[in-house]
Amino acid sequence: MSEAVEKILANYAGEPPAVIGNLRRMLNYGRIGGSGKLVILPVDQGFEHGPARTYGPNAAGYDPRYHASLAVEAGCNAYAAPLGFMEAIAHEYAGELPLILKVNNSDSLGGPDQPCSALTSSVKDAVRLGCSAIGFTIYPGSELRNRMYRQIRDLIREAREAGLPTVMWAYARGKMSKQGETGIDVIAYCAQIACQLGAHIVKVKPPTEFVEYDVSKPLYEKIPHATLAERIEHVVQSAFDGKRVVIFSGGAAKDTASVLADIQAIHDGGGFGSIVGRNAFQRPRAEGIELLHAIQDIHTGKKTV
Ligand code: FBP
Repeated sequence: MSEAVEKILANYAGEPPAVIGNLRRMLNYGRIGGSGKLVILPVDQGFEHGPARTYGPNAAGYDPRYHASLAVEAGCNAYAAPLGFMEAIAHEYAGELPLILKVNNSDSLGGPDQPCSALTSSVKDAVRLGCSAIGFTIYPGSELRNRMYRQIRDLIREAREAGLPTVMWAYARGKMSKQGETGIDVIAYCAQIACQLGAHIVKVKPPTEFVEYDVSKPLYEKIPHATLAERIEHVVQSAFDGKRVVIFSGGAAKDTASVLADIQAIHDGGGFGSIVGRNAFQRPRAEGIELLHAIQDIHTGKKTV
């Protein structure tokens, strides 16, 4: 038993043992298993952004098997993907690599609709595929957010009955400025909403110093948020004072030094880990693995940059 993992799981004591068991599995799997930190590989960008933008930089990624094997070889705690990718690999990886079925997705085609993902798979699919969790995206800020909140209310209940925890992508999008989508007040609010909706693991983007709402401005004069580490600390506090696992996304591909500097700040601010897609699978395989290892080492405190 890992003390760090059990300390985290004590915050989920009201959950059924099967849900806790799946959280324990993800926290204990992989190269940093048992550390209390998580590094997850998400590959839903083919759906979200299109194939050429997603796999073009490293064409090996057109093959669904590439990503699951990358997650294993790099020692990630889990792999998240939509139904099609999951169905293509689950027979080989279920029971080994913890799998997170992304049950809603949105594409980048079509008009300027308010952001709202479509339900693209179900809790039953997640059980059939041997997954350890479901994944769901909410867009706080969208005019359609209440529809997504109702959907996840029902899905969390169903997933819990099936013994599956929920990983929630909480991305502000819609009726706010572009800068506001990653503003500190907005990201902290997204983390809080996800926790209140019952998410077991929350995923948000690293926040910037920007403050979107006038009502927030005087408040943030008193909340330290000049550095990324300070902002991470505030987001973790907003996720039930650190009693929910909150992890941070990697973002569009960028140079290694910038990625690692962000990871160091996430670690310093008390973040629970990272979910890094494009920065991992768009690099040549060996480089992607090397980067994921460096990310893991920073999160566990083995390496500093
Ligand atoms: P990345 O590390 O590639 O940013 O992946 C994390 C992620 O949350 C994906 O799961 C999702 O498809 C993507 O970010 C969304 O990115 P964006 O907000 O740029 O569309």
